[in-house]
Order: sequence, then structure tokens, then C-alpha cells
Amino acid sequence: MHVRSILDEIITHRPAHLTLIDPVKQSPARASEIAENADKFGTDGFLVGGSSGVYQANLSETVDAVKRVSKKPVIFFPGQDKAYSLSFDAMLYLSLLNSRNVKYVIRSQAESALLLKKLNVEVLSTGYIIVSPGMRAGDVGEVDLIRREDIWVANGYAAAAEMLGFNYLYLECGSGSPVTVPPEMVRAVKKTVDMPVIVGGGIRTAGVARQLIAAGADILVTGTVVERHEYKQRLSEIITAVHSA
Ligand code: 1GP
Repeated sequence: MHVRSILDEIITHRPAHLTLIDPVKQSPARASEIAENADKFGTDGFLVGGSSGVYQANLSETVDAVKRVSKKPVIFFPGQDKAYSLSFDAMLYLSLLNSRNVKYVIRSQAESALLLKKLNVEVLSTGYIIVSPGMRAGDVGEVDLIRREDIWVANGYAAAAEMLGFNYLYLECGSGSPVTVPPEMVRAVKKTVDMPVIVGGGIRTAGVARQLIAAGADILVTGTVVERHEYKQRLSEIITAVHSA
């Protein structure tokens, strides 16, 4: 499976939805159940990973649990921990552009690049920028958060990401955030760059998903929604809103 072609083909027709499953947040059995339902509701793929607490065992068991119930792409979402599974279809190859720590910008990528190349892992090269409040991703990534009103700063990072040749731009405001990336920031960034824009953090309702899609987001990521006991209706409404935009 060539994940970039699959995603890019989808987003030439309509926006896409990815379901984020953090291995720390539930058992593999529960991850399987979530993935099965998300697949049924029409999600376009899965991101598996989290900021911290991800180890070889919980990561591999969660990827395998998702793979057992869905044929859609399963993509690694790396955090600060060193763990990987060969069952992934691709890896979100993130450079955290507004980190103060060069480790998250390029150094840890340089440490793993030769191995990933040798293993022929498909990487989705992604400029990752974190907007306030940033939550745990902002803390762990030692980020100089982009303030919500600083649209021109976001635009600068976006233009730099495009000129540096990243395939995707990811605007994040942190898992569990009470707010999303401001739609006006997404709109401004989409006017500046001609590249797919992924938006995540704080998306909990179909209405909010619709606003971000109307602003031009190509791919929305939701995670916290599926960590709730009663997630099915919410998830299905969000996916329908993304697809019917
Ligand atoms: C992925 O951090 C997001 O970009 C997920 O955020 O958990 O708030 O949906 P939520």
C-alpha cells in the first residue's frame, strides 16, 4: 500500500478524516472495537501513537489490533518515545518546526533515517507546528507555541514548510485541547501555501469539524472523541460532516 497516493487521491475529491488511537489510552481489545466502528463510519485511516508512555509492547499490540479489523492505512504518529512496529503502513515523518529543541526539528530524524530507509518504511514528510494551548504535545516537544492571534507567524512557518519541500503541513493545538486551531488561521495558511493541510486537536463536534473544513483543512484528525465511553454517535457525525463538506 502506498499511503501518500491513497490520501492524496482522496483529498483531490473531498476532505479526509483520520482517527487517532493513542496506545496508552485503552487496551488493544478496545482499540480494535474503536477501529472497527471508525472504519464502518467511513474514517479514511488511522494514526497510532501519542506524546509519551508509548512502548514497544503497547504500540505493537495496538497496531496489530487495528490491522485485524481494518484494511485502511495505519500510520505511525511518533512522540518522544523510541518505539516502532513493522506492521505500520507508513510513518508521519514529523519535523516539529516551532520546537526550541533541535532534537524534535531534525536530530532524532537523523538518528532514525538510515534504519527507516533500510527497512523501506514509507514516510509522509510533514512540517508540524503547534498552536496555543498545545497541551502535552507542546510541553513534551519544548515548543514556542504560536499564539492564536499570530496568524502571520503561522503563515511564515507554513510558507517555510512548503519551500523546504514537506509533503504535508500539520496544524496542531494539542490532544484534549478545549479549543481547535482557529479556522481563520487555517484559512490564511491555505491562502499562503499550496499543500495539503492536516488539522488536529480539540475537534469534538460535527459543527466544529465543518468550520475547519470550510476554512480549507484537507485532513482532520480526532483522538479524544474515541476515548469516551459513548463515542459512536459523535464520531460518526464528525466523519459524515468531513465527508459531506
Ligand atoms: C491530533 O492532537 C490531535 O492532532 C488529537 O486531538 O485528542 O483533541 O482529538 P484530540
